[in-house]
Amino acid sequence: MVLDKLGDSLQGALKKLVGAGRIDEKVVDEAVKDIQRAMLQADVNVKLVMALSQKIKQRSLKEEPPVGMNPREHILRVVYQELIGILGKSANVRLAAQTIMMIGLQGSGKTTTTAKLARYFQRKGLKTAVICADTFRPGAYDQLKTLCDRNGIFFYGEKDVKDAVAITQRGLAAIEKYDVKIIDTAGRHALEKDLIKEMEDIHKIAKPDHKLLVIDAAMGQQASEQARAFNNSIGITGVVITKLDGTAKGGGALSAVSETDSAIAFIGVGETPDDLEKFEADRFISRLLGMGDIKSLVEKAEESLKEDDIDMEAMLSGKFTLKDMYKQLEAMNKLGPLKQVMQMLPMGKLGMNVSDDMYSVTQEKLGKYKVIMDSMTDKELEDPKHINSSRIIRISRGSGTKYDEVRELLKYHKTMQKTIKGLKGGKFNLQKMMKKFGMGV
Ligand SMILES: Nc1nc2c(ncn2[C@@H]2O[C@H](COP(=O)(O)OP(=O)(O)O)[C@@H](O)[C@H]2O)c(=O)[nH]1
Ligand SMILES: [Mg+2]
Repeated sequence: MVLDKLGDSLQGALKKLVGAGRIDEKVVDEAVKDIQRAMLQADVNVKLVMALSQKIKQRSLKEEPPVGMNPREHILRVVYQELIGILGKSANVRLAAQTIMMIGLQGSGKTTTTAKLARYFQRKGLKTAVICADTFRPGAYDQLKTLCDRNGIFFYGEKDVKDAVAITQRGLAAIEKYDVKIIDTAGRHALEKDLIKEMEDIHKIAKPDHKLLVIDAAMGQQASEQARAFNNSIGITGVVITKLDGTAKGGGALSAVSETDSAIAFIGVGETPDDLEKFEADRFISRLLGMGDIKSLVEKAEESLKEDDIDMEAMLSGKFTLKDMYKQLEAMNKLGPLKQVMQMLPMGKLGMNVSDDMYSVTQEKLGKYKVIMDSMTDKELEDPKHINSSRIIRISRGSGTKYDEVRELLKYHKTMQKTIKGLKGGKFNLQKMMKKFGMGV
């Protein structure tokens, strides 16, 4: 899908920068050319691509890289920020009781998205019902009813009635008790007069909190024209771009929509009811650039670290005691394998090689380490440097473990200490890194 293709090309361009000693015109030029190619292939408007590359070039060369950032990170950061600038706005459809009206041309994916959205809200614990107000397309009733029945969503429709406005009115009364009410409307082949009239009438009686325009990603750059036209008729509060899984032109639709005053709310990435993603520009771009979902990672890390009360800052800034290591190992266990965590971060992609066994600490080992550490004095835990072989013998006896097991623990600690210090000269810190990338948490 577009994400994969565009993402691969962008990441490819940035990968070439690994090992670039310093930022000069040649390095930047080459990266920018690759980025241009990737964007054009994804159908992003030529003018926009040119303006963007100009900006990336300028900023990469002119701005001082933040302290501790290598050329690749520096350019990655600029590209990230500029791309966010393009896709800047995301429409926020809250998780709350509300009425949503779906609009768009025929075949754009309204009915499918109606079911997907209903499921989305239902999963979040909101009682959701839908109304079929499409009396134009034969089979519209059955299509939506089947989707709803299959997913346990309350459906309201009137099979052989032609008056979509009356159906909407009765439907809203019937589903009054539901939290989220979604109205699926009829599309036409173009924005014709009678469609506008019907839309306006439904709009008047439904007074929806949200009017979501559904656009097929294959529209490419024409998406902006549609967004403007629908916005001029009843106004739209957000856009859903569908079929991003099936086209290479998605970059065009995404950027074109953002170019109008509208914001993207969701993206459709497949035909099943679960193939819907809430659109958030920063997450989307991070993913495109292979930076992983840094935001959720940080949230997750903070959650699990808070519980253990780890002073991550102190720990990662160089002072790394055995006690810290123990807490760190426990936290890692909660976060998932460290390797995976590291790979989600930009630095994980910078060729930081940490041996595999460093990542694989089993619960069993953790238990053994704890027993060993219980036989150490506070001083030894704070400063394991001074643990010589006679102390090792004492510790192993006291804990009922083998000499080699104590040594293994100490060795492990040393490796970890080194690795952690190696992460940005001892200054590795998720929050700081987020700030560097211009992402507030
Ligand atoms: N691959 C893919 N197909 C989709 C997506 N959204 C909708 N479709 C398909 O597009 C076609 C038209 O969708 P439909 O919901 O009937 O459009 P409507 O006329 O606007 O209601 C159907 O075959 C859907 O399965 C999507 O995100 N990905
Ligand atoms: Mg439909």
